[in-house]
Amino acid sequence: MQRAWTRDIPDSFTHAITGSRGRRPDVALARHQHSDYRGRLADSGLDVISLSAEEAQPDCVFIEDAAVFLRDLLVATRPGAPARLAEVQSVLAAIDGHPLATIEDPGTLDGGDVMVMGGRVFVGLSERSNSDGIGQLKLFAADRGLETVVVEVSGVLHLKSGVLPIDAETVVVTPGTVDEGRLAGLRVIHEHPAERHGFSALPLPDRVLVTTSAPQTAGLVAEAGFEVDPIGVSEILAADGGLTCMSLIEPKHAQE
Ligand code: CIR
Repeated sequence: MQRAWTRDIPDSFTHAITGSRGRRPDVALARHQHSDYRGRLADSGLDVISLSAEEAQPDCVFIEDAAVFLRDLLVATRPGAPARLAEVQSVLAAIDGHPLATIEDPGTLDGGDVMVMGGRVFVGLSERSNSDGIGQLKLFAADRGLETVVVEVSGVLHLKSGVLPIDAETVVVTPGTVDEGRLAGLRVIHEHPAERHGFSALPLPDRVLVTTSAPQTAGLVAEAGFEVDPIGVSEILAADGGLTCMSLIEPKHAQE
């Protein structure tokens, strides 16, 4: 069964790093939304494994930033926010059955900047992921037969804040966050202009989870032929998160 790891929300989540939204998340409501999210993953056929929260790590729910899968290879990242560096070890300790590679100092890399699409890995050069970290990832990717495409990110935290994978060849892009020329070969749907930064998505085995905060963009995704499943995650968005960052999903054929 395909596994998906999630991590619980600590009381300290109210002190999560928030760059852009300017309000503190409500922890009780965030926990309710997170439980709903885990339920949707399980409904979709994933084996959901919940890791415990760590009070000293306010952002630990954003588990995708701590590790990345490149096919069967598990890559331990080195988060660009110093306050988040300690999250990596406990996530690694919970995942068995994969060879491991590690991003080393002075490299930084957040999983939110890594998007594997078919035979390519798109990597965001962002305020969190630097050229050194991307260079290290590129070597690991090449070893797994994946081509790396570096995408400069502006005005948003991570690549997957502005470019949301829908399937292995389709993305929703917030215009102005990346040079879309870097996405050549992908099918691009633009976020509806009235919903700028409200959309997030996560492709699941039988559907695409989408945020309720961007219904018009979700409509465009549905029109493109996808089964969409809306979920409310206001408190996650308040902490600059989205739908990809609350889980680390094992690639379907990683262990075959
Ligand atoms: C942070 O600033 O690191 C967290 N508050 C949000 C991280 C969201 N991660 C993601 O989208 N991959």
